[in-house]
Amino acid sequence: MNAITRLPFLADVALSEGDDAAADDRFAIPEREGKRRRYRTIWISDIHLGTRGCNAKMLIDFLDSVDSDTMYLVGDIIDGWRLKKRFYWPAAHNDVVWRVMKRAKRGTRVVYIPGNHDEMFRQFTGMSFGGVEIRRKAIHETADGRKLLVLHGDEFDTIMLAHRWLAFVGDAAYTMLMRLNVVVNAVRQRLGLPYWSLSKMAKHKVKNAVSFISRFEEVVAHEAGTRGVDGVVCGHIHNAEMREIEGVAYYNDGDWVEGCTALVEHFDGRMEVLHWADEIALRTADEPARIAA
Ligand SMILES: [Mn+2]
Repeated sequence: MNAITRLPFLADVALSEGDDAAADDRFAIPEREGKRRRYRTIWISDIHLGTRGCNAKMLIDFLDSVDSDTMYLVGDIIDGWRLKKRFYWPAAHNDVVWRVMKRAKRGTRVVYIPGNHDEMFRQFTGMSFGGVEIRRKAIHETADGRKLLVLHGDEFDTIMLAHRWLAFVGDAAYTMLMRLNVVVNAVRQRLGLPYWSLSKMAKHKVKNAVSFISRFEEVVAHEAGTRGVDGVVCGHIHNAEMREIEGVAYYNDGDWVEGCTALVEHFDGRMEVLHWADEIALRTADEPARIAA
């Protein structure tokens, strides 16, 4: 049977219409009551539900602690690739899906932009399931009037492949430059000339080109810049970041496999990356009673 049609929550969606209590019963980890920190917008991605790497418990804690007007799921939410090979779906992974569905029902605008690992959901682009809108990409307008392009980021894989090749060539060129440097300076020394670093200037640039992450960020920001937006929000490379590149704001919401990070927009348009492991550590330091409970 198809791995996606086997996902238990899909069968439950039809049954759950207007039935909140039933949804509550489905939680293996009960939803935490109490006041939630509110943001204007939350972006999360690269959760990889259906894999052992997914940190679902940490994400559940996050979802039970925060709320927002809008929530973007920026791709690789469910790992269909891995599910096809080996079906793995613990209760906590269902809990994540149900929490998102419940949020949509409560009035949060939920926009789901499938990534490459959950590309099977891209065929539903333009449709809406239980209040969750499925989009290929989105334009988000911040409270301070900036337009941000929201996409997963695998759109740049082909360009990055070329860059990886370039980086490889660059690395070889750099190694050659270093060797040449030795020869050039041996000659210069014999001629009584002072040491002169041939590679010094190239060094920083080539090293930068070798770094996959920084190249990805530059490619994405550049592409967003050509589309006339003020910034871009993506995921895909599992590296949370916010920085300005060529006058374009680059945001990456990270992942819930290792980093456990989310990108949030405050009500004044200010952006922030939340590191949830740190937030939990702070909270448990404040309230030792909670750990005991
Ligand atoms: Mn991806």
